[in-house]
Parts: sequence; C-alpha cells; structure tokens
Amino acid sequence: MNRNLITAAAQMGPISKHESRSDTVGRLIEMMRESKARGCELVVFTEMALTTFFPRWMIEDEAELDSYYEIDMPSAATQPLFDEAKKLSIGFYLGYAELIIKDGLKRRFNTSILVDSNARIIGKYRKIHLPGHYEPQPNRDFQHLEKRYFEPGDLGFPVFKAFNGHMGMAICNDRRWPETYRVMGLQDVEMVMLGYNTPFGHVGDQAMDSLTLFHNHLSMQAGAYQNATWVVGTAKCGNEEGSRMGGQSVIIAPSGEIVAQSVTVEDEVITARCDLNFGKRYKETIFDFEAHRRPEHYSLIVERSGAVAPD
Ligand code: ING
Repeated sequence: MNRNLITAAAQMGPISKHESRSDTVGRLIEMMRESKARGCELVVFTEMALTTFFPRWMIEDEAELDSYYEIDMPSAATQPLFDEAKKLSIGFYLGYAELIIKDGLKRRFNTSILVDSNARIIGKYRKIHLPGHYEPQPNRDFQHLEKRYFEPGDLGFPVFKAFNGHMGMAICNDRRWPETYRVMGLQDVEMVMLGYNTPFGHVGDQAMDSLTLFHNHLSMQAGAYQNATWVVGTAKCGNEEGSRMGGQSVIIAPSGEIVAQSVTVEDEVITARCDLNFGKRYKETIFDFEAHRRPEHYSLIVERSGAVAPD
C-alpha cells in the first residue's frame, strides 16, 4: 500500500520591512491555493514566513523588535490562513518569530508549527541551532543577530504522527547539523520539513560564501539519504531589504535525489508526490540501524594530545 503525500514547498520572495502581515498572509494564501490546485495535501512554508528577516539589523527599540513577533497563533492577521487551510482541507508548516509573555517575562523563539487539514496545530518546533552573533559585528553590510533575538529551542526534535506518516520539523541552520536528522531518524522520521533564510556573504570568507548554494543542498541531501527520509527545504529568497538570499527550494527523496527544485527567487510553488514508504527500502537494507549501526563503539574519546590508535 503506498502512502503518497502530495507535498508543496511554497518558496517566498522578499518580504519588505514595511509589508503588512495581511499582505504577507495574502501571498501565503495564494500559494496555498496553488498547492491545492495541484493536488497537494501539505504545503511547507518557509522560516519566518510572516516578516522580513529582521536579525539582519541591530534593533534597539523593544517595541520595534516585538513588532516582528507573534504572540498569538493564529492571531487576527494569521487567522485567514488557517481558515483557508480548513476550507481547502490542506495542512501546512509555518515558520515565524514567537514571543511568549508570562509573569511579565518575555521569551523569544524562532519557531515552526505543523497544522493539519482541519487547521489544528498538531506540533511545534523551536530552532535549536542559532547562527550568527549576539553583539553586532564590525565590517558587515548586514548583521546576523539570531543569538540576540532568540533563545535556543527547548522542544528537542520531536516527530509527529500526522499525514499518515512520521513528520519532523527543523529550521534553517539546523539543516547543516547531522544531529538534526539523526535524532529524528532514530524516531523513524519519514519527512523532515524546514524553511530557511540564507543570506549570501554570511561568513565573510569568499571561498566559503561562494559555496552557499552548494552547501544548502549538500546538507539536506546528506540528511535525507543518511536517515532515509524525505526532506522539504523551502527558502525565503531574493533581494530582501538589500540583503541577497539564496533560493533553490527543494523536495528531496530518501535516496538523496532532488525531485523538485525552484527556478526563481520569488514566490514559487514546487510540488512532488512523496511516497512515505520510500525510506523503508533504505531502512531495511543499507541503513538498517539495528543491523549495522554501532553506537556502543562510537564513544572512544581520543586524547587531544595525539590521536594514537590503541595497539
Ligand atoms: N541562516 C543561515 C543558514 O544557516 C548561514 C545562516 C548562511 C550559515 C550561510 C552558513 C552559511 O542557512 C539562518 N537563518 O540560519
């Protein structure tokens, strides 16, 4: 019995600093409708899909900073997206900046949610790997202050039973770390959904920065193959407030093959028929963790003084 999940990645072009939430939600709804029209049951939006990528700036004014976050999800501005999802009977992944105010304390996370086709929030993830810096750095055209504006995620990497499969979430920089996929791979994840905002010139090293798009796909293809899972990577891209960000959104099979890829740096829907049984072929052969994986042998700690193999 196949478990085909017709899936969309809804890539976003730039969101300007002054774009209203309702205009941005309108763009998401347009792409949700296009996804449905192509037969999709799930649409994966991007990281921080409701606002411009504000960690590129040093923001001193707290009210201005708070204006980029969501306190309620859904709120009046985002409720239309949930209403449309219910009307179309389509689920979605949505990334956004989350603000929690409790006992007068504010906590801030770079968050994603998984919403089912009845518009119910069935899962939440908070970004664990926060790149960039806490203090503004000299000699940069744009900052990358996620460490200033978010706490590391406190929910781990959960895998949710939904869409007739095992669904996991990650956000942007998480995709570069093997642990992200392996922790979910050990929970038998069948599809990892993730959004990303990836500015060119992030490191400031010409050789590394020229590989930004290569490393984008390398990270996700490796994670997919080594854990026999689908990976859906959805970009926010293009020239956003002067900062150029990479696109090339993809849907990747458990084989590591790219089965769909965007070709613009604008709002663009890509789709694929994702058989959630696909990964089984790998999990029952080369990536049969039970048969081949040896974590009990991994823990040898080699002294830094010199990695001398034991005799
Ligand atoms: N952005 C980037 C990402 O991990 C980055 C930061 C860019 C790291 C380029 C390395 C190279 O894709 C976010 N938001 O994590």
